[in-house]
Amino acid sequence: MSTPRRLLLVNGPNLNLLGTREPDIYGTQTLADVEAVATGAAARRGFEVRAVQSNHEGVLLDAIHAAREDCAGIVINPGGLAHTSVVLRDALSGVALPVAEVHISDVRAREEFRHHSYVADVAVVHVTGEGVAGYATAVARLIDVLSGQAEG
Ligand code: CA2
Repeated sequence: MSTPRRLLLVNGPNLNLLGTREPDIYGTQTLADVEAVATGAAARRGFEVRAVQSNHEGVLLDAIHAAREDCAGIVINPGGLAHTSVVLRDALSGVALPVAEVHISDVRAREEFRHHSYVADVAVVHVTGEGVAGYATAVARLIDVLSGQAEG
């Protein structure tokens, strides 16, 4: 079977609040804007995007498991789960698809507890602190990896 030209875009807990609060940290764009940015970047390379956002970890795990069936890779902003969840990390490592981890804010310049991500070492692409545009970067770099062009 050929590799599907589809990415799973996962946004974790509280990212549905984008654009409603804390604009100094997260900007003014909404989750719908995030999904449009990722979808546009993927479309430019001939990929489609299936987007999921949930405040429930199990919903995210189910979507990640299902991606095994029909996605080539996963772009994920785990939200705060990046800093807490071995379970999410295990799901990502378990499906064995290439993963791009993206954070809107520069987590390295924020509180110490945000400096560690359980997802980081199961991801092949890391984008941090580029705002919502970082989703386009993450999509493009993940597709580069899928095309055998690059890693990192
Ligand atoms: O910078 C990011 O993208 C984060 O993943 C966002 C998470 C945070 O826990 C991570 O450390 C970094 C928080 C998502 C919550 O987003 C909100 C947006 C607007 C208002 C309130 C929360």
